[in-house]
Amino acid sequence: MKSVMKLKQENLKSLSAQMGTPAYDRNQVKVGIVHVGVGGFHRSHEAYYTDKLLATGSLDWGICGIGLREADRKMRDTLKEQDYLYSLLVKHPDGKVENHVMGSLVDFMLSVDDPRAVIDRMANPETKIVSLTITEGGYNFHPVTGAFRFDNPDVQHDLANPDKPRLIFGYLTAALQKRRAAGLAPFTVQSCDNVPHNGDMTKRMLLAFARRQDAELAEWIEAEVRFPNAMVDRITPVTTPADIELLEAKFGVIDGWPVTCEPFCQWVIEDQFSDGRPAWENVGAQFVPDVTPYEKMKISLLNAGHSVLGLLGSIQGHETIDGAVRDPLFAAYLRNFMDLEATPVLDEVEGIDLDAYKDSLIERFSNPSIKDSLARICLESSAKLPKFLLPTLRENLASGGHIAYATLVIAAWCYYSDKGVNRHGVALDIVDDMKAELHQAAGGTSEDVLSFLRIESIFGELIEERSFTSLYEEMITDLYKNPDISVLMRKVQDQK
Ligand code: CS2
Repeated sequence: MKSVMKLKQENLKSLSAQMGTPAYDRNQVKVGIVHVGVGGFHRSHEAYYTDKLLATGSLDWGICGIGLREADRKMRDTLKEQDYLYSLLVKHPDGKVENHVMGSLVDFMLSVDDPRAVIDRMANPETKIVSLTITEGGYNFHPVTGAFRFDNPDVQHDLANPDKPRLIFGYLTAALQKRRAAGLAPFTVQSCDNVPHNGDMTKRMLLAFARRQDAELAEWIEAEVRFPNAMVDRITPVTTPADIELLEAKFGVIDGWPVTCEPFCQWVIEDQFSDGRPAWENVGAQFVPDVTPYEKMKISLLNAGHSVLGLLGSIQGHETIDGAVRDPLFAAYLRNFMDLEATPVLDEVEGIDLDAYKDSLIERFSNPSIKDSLARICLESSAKLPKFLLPTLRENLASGGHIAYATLVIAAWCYYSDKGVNRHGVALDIVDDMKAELHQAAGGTSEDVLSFLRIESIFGELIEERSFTSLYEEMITDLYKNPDISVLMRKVQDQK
């Protein structure tokens, strides 16, 4: 019988025959990066690149994870138990699974336990970068006006309590204030979220907050702190109990919270840092002067493509991305959406053949080993759609371009928010900060067909666009009569 061992530093030597383990002395690793938001994606992406970098001998770039929410306690406790080591299961389309134990995370703090310690960690001169995966919703900006939301009660709390903030902006402000007071260079603030111009956005939001706190400090931040924009990419489904079992059965390792991901991985970063940076280019990342075309391409094709499959697929009764793209109607719909609606809004990307990129996306989505659930894709749609899909729709409306594919997705989102079931009446697992508001607005559809579009903080002035609303009205009327969304998808395709 295969021996089974707990993932721990002291067991690494015995485990190394079955899987990749850190090929460097973790005791020598210094914390150069403080990362806020240690979820699956951080662990399959930045921490993965950084693990490879540490293996090249650059030992100054270990990561200290930070959790800003009580909900992060479980991840912290699980990882602490295993010396912050975790397994990265890379799942190939042919069924092959590789396992690599990642060693780049070397510490983890919960701000709810000790906010001061977190501020000190960021302010420590060893910290060169504070990086973020705080999700699309974490940037606290109004999706239509783009303004920082001072009406958020947590922001009000943080302005009144600068020593024990709740949100990231309070932490960054307090830590940068300490660095400045100590005459130190600031750290870089590096967003790793799928937000267009994620660095610029982070800068704008932080400055809005810091100005209220300390106008002089805000000026210093504006002049001295760098916020590189970046395009980040690796499909990372939610870890399931089956992954934990697979690890034990196949690799003989007990890991409380492994991560699974696809083989593909991409990170394109603007080369501007306040206080030095890791040589991530030595391990596959790409540094460029301007990341705009890459991020727009990725968000408008991959993330929007996911939302298209997620919302339409949920109503149809699909459960995963690979299941949805195996349905020829969905595969064709996705490709047409990409070709007719997303591609026309994209700029040329140097060195990238867009057709090949789209082919590769469909191939990645089809990976049968990656059971990426539509529930994960549709999670927090109210924060995602305004960044992934609505900009494309707006641009096409302005240029007189094609809009039917995206419009049906919004009609589907209304139905999904209103009924909460698929076309067979089976309940859907909906998680969204705005769930109640979405449900209420969508619930008004039978009296006022445009009711859903009146959520101004999501749709802004889209309701004024006649060519859009008349199409939406037609679709929503049909959908409410017959929730078999495939009929409407075919209709859109036939009219292309
Ligand atoms: C997904 C992303 O959250 C979503 O809706 O589109 O998490 C996507 O899987 C990643 O951005 C891939 O890089």
